[in-house]
Amino acid sequence: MKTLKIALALILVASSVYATEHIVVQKGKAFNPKTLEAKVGDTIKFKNSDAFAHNAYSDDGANEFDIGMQAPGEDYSITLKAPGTVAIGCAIHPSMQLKVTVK
Ligand SMILES: [Cu+2]
Repeated sequence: MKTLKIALALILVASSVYATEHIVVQKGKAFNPKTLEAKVGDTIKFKNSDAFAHNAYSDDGANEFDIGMQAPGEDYSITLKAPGTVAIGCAIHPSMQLKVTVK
C-alpha cells in the first residue's frame, strides 16, 4: 500500500511537470485562440478581458465543465481529463466557440 502511494505521488509530480497551461482570452465576444491542441492533464486558463460576464462550458463527456458566471477581469482554470475533441461554448453568447483537441 505504501509503495502504491509513493508511485501515485510520483505520477502526480511527473504529470504536473509536463502539464502545459494554455491561456484562452475571452474578448469581443470571442475565444482567442479559437482552436487549441492539448494533452490530458493540461490546464486551460480562461481570462475574461471583456467588460461583461462570460460562462464557458462544455458538455463533452469526461471533459465536461461549467465555469458559471465569470465576471470581467476574472481568471478561471480547468483541467483536461480525457483525450478527444472538446467543444467549448459560452452559455451567454452562443456565437463564441472554441475547439480543443486533447491527445
Ligand atoms: Cu460569453
